[in-house]
Amino acid sequence: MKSAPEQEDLNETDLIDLSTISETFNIILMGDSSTGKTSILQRFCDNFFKTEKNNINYLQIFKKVYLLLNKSYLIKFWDPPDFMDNCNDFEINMFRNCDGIIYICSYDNAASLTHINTWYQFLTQYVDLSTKEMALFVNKKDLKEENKNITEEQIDKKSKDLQLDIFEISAKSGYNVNKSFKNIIDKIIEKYKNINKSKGYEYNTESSDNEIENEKEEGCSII
Ligand SMILES: Nc1nc2c(ncn2[C@@H]2O[C@H](COP(=O)(O)OP(=O)(O)OP(=O)(O)O)[C@@H](O)[C@H]2O)c(=O)[nH]1
Ligand SMILES: [Mg+2]
Repeated sequence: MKSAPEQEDLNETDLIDLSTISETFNIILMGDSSTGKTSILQRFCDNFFKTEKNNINYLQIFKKVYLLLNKSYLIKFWDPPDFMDNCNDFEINMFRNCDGIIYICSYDNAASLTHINTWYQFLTQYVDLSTKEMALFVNKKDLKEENKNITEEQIDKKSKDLQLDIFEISAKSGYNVNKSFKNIIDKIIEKYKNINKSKGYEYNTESSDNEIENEKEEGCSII
């Protein structure tokens, strides 16, 4: 795996006032090449889509400040390069320390749905997956029916086999993207609160008007 760009490459969108952040969570995206992992993060974090392939062969970390119940959380999304083999310690730690895993497949690639089992098995070498929040995003929902190679039945079966929540999304149109991320992020935050509650911490449970609004000034960044 190639290393990320140097610190000097950071621009001002990378600046986040950490004093406002209650907690940081990490989510890893796993799936075959060209299923749209990078595009999905570009859509969610910075609300843009580009038709050309993102030919980036190093680990990217996207960031988003997420507001829930008057608290700000920093969500880091790990977007590893296409192929991982013989994981090094850094990669193993990345898997062990993550809070959530989102598997990605896309409607134009039937094998990418089959391969979800491969990604799942790959991770079980390093992580107890029962400790992670997980979901499967089926991307490219916008494609015309004749260009889709995955059926609803196949998706349902995969959901049952692997006990994964499934979300059909489109990075291109933005369809269901925010809702799907919100679902897994809220579960991660809920789990974190429950663990802390069991340790005796109190939480304000009143909702705020901007509960699901996400700060745009930090947006997403690649480091
Ligand atoms: N029609 C359509 N095309 C998409 C969508 N999402 C991504 N694409 C296209 O699919 C191609 C691959 O997208 P990437 O985001 O580079 O895929 P990736 O999974 O990050 O690929 P790797 O980095 O090689 O692992 C690009 O040409 C995107 O424009 C979508 O929702 N709909
Ligand atoms: Mg990519």
